[in-house]
Amino acid sequence: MTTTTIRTTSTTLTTLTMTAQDQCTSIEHLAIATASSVQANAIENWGPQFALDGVISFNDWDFFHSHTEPYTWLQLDFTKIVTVESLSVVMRYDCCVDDRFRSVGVYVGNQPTVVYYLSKNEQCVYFEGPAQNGETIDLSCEAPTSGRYLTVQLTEQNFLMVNEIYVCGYKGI
Ligand SMILES: [Ca+2]
Repeated sequence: MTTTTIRTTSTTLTTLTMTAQDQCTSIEHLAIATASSVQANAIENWGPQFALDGVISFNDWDFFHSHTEPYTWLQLDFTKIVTVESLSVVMRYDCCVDDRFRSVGVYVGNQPTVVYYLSKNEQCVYFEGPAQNGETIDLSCEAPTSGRYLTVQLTEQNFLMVNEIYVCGYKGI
């Protein structure tokens, strides 16, 4: 089912059609973002914190941007067990998303992901892509998936870029 979603802030969701995701509770604000790397090591321009700051950047900075490396990842640490039902990922606006945001796995579980390795946690959903500049990708888990960590990870070598991420789910197992 195709839906159109308008997000007004990081925690307010207005939808035009009724789907399961419309009923979601946002939990991304509970998490801390980490990443396998940061472009040019410039955390002040492209650190993982920008994926959770509630702001959509229209520039070529102030979003999360990694190096290019195998199995690049952005990881949310909820510091406690949560159950993830779905997520939305907002793309960079100004360039190059269709060459980069593809072959993306989303994993949820209790093992933190290691640099250069694919997550060992359960796959919530897989996005073949590619996405387009400025697009919001809405993804539903194949089944609600519990764990402390949610990892958005490329299953190939490339740059990973995330303007903003929203997660729907609930606290507790
Ligand atoms: Ca942001």
